[in-house]
Formats: sequence, C-alpha cells, structure tokens
Amino acid sequence: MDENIIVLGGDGFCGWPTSLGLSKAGYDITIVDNLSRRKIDIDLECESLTPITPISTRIKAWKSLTGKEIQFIHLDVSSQYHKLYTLIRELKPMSIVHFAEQRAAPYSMKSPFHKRYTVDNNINATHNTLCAITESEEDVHLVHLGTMGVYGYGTAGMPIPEGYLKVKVECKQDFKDIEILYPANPGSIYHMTKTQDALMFYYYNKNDGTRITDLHQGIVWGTNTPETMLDEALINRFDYDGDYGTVLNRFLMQAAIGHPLTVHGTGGQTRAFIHIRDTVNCIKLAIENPPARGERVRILNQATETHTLRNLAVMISEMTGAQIRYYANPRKEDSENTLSVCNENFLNMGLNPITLNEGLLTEVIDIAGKYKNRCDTSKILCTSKWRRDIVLDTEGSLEPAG
Ligand code: NAD
Ligand code: USQ
Repeated sequence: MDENIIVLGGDGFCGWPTSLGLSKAGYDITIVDNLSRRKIDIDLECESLTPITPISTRIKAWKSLTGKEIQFIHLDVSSQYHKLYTLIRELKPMSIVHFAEQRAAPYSMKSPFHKRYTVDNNINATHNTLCAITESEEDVHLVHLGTMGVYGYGTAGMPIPEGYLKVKVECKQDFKDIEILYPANPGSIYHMTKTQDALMFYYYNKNDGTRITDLHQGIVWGTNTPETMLDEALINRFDYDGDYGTVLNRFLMQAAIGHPLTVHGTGGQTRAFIHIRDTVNCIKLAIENPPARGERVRILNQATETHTLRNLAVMISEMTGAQIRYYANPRKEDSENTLSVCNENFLNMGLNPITLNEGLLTEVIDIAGKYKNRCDTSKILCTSKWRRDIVLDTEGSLEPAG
C-alpha cells in the first residue's frame, strides 16, 4: 500500500497511537505537530506521568523496531497556512486526520489568555485545514476529532443520534419533517470551539463538496496500544494533572498512588467513554469507510459506554481500597444527568468495542504505579474555575457535594 495520510497533532495522546496503528496497517504517515502540548507542560510545570521521549526518538524507535518510516513536520496548523497547503499539494493524501487542537476544558477556562488561545488555535487550525484542502483541489477526506460535549450531556430521554436530529416544524398549520444538526450546547470554551468546527464543516461540505467525517468522541481512557507497548521509547503520554488529566485515568492514577478519588459535586454526571485502543480502531474504520462524493458531513459518535462518575469511583474504590472524596464542583455543569449514545455506525462497520474491564483497569493502575515517583501531587486537584465567583474546594468531604 502506498497511500499517504497526514496526522495533524500526531504527537499527542490520541494522535501518537493512531499514527503508529495506521503505519502498522501499511499507510504512509506524516505527522504534523507544533509540539504545543509539550510546551504547555512546561508552562504548567507538570509532565506526563509516563516518560514520553522526544518525537525524533519515538520515530527512530518505530523505524528500528518495524522498518516503517514516519515523517515529522514541525508546523503550526493555526498560523502556517502556506506550509500546510504546500504539504497537501506535495503528498496528495487520501485522508487528513485532525487532532491538532487545544483539548482541555479546564485549561480553556483558566484565564482570558487561555480562552483566547483556545479559540484562536482551534478555530484557525480547523479553518486553515479546510481552506488548504479546498485550494489544493486534491480529493482529501478530512477525519476530525470532535467531542460528545458538542451535544451537551442531556437529552429529551432518547439516545443521542449521530449528529442529525429529525424534527417536526410547524408550517402553515401543518407539520413538516426535517433533519437538522443536533443543537449545539457547549459546556466550556474548549467545547464551544468544537461546536464552531461543526459549522465550518457544514459550510465547506455544502459549498465545496469537501468530504468530511466528524467523530464525536467521548472521554478517552487507557494509555497503551499494542504498538506503543513494543518499546518504552514508544510509550504514550498519561496526563494526570487538574487541567489535562481526564476523569477515569485520573481516578486510576489516584488509586495507584494512594490519593483519594477526586469526585466533583455529587458524581451524578454521566459521561461517555472509549478506550484508547478503540480510538485507533475507530479512526482506521472512518478512513476506510469515507463518505461518498456529494454526501453531507458524516457525523459518528465515537463512544462505547456511558457511566456516572460516582459509579466509576465506587468501582475503582472496590478494586483498590481507594478512598472517595467529593469536592464542590469548580465547573458549571448539571450535577446529575442521564445519557445514552447511539453508536450504530461504528458497530455496523465492524467495531468490536472494548468496554471497562478489570484487566484493562488494572493495566492502567500498574502503569501509574510504575511511574508514581514522577507524580507531583500538588498538581492533582483541579484549580481552574468556570466562573470567578466559584470558591475552590481543596479539602473535599466524604459526602457528595451539592
Ligand atoms: P493532545 O493535546 O494530547 O494532542 C493534541 C496534539 O495537537 C498535540 O500534540 C499538540 O501539540 C498538537 N497541536 C495543537 N495545536 C496545534 C497546532 N495549531 N498546530 C499543530 N499541532 C497542534 O490531545 P488528545 O487528547 O490527543 O486529543 C486529540 C483530539 O481529540 C483533540 O481535538 C480533542 O479535542 C479530541 N478528543 C480528545 C479526547 C480525550 O479524552 N483525550 C476525547 C474526545 C475528543
Ligand atoms: N471530573 C471529576 N473529577 C476529576 C476530574 C473531572 O469529577 O478529578 C468530572 C468533571 O467535572 C466532568 C467529568 O468529570 O463532569 C469529565 O471531565 P474530564 O476532564 O474527564 O472531561 P472533559 O472536560 O469533558 O474533556 C475530556 C477531554 C476533551 C474531550 C471530552 C469528551 O479533555 O478533549 O472532548 O473529554 S466529552 O466529555 O465526551 O465531551
């Protein structure tokens, strides 16, 4: 196979294992990344719990273990438009996978600087990519990583459909059936940028016929894939801090180091989850099942199960003996919600979902245990607040917080 794929943001938590998985499958991979995530670590004075190696070391290790080449281009997708356009003209990729955004909701809410950076970076990165694909006149399928959070997490009691909602509108005393984009309901500045991305996809698809798949992904958990486990030089990043760490990996890591599990509010928030190995599987499936020319934006829900945070904490506590502590929520979000997500498209393409199981949970706890001496415990609690008048709770309590 000699088919080029460009992975924007291919040095990140989802992008690195995806690049390896696609390289292993025989695609020619070019990673584009400005290494901003590594620079944010320096600003936040916090590092991945796992000792990730520099991108050139990662790529050399992959080549020496498998004989496969991955190209790396240092480029800021949000500002270096011409370099991106030239790369697309040169490589004529069959697909571009777009992970290159600032993806942490708490980071996006820290200050006006962080809000503005997230908006500038994410919206310009997506628009530059769409504009460069169109101007290149190459037939590129864009696969973008969106989020379940574009829907908000509440429903009218039905499973969240895949992007489009059938509605009846009143029209001259009659009712008409139409299909609309599911109404956007972002819960942070970061999530808001993803809802704006969706509108740009709608426009470029309508105006220029750009073929686009937008993957509304749930919270990713786990660390390694079969490829990243081949050698320590290939290890994936593991964020545990209050800004970038996501909830399930944080709980697993907290259990491994003997820190109480940090549940926000009542823990009644229900969220959708997916294991990192299924992220890689889904992206490969999306690339191999592109929308036809002229098809509207394909929107797929990339999530395999839903859980309340309280139930996750109880499950991990029962497995490990960890204490659970409830903290007043630094976010503005519903304290309780039900959530059910339709993911038929991926199941029909052959996804065999990996769901929460003790083996995989233990694997993450073992990784966290192995590297626990790298943990800075002062970085664990979330310090980013959704509004200035929210008072940070640094103590927590054994009872759910209101
Ligand atoms: P990450 O921060 O680990 O990776 C993002 C990568 O993109 C980083 O390597 C960063 O340096 C790069 N990048 C950012 N802006 C760039 C720019 N302007 N130019 C070039 N490179 C740039 O994040 P991740 O967890 O791998 O998430 C990847 C994507 O998946 C994001 O768009 C995120 O919104 C989405 N997503 C992630 C999760 C999750 O739980 N991690 C869940 C749902 C959706
Ligand atoms: N939470 C806790 N305790 C913690 C950390 C978080 O109770 O220690 C709670 C939060 O208040 C929130 C939930 O857990 O209710 C999820 O928080 P999170 O940080 O795990 O996830 P979120 O901010 O939603 O963002 C993550 C990724 C983002 C992705 C999103 C998918 O960082 O890139 O888009 O998950 S989704 O949530 O489905 O929209």
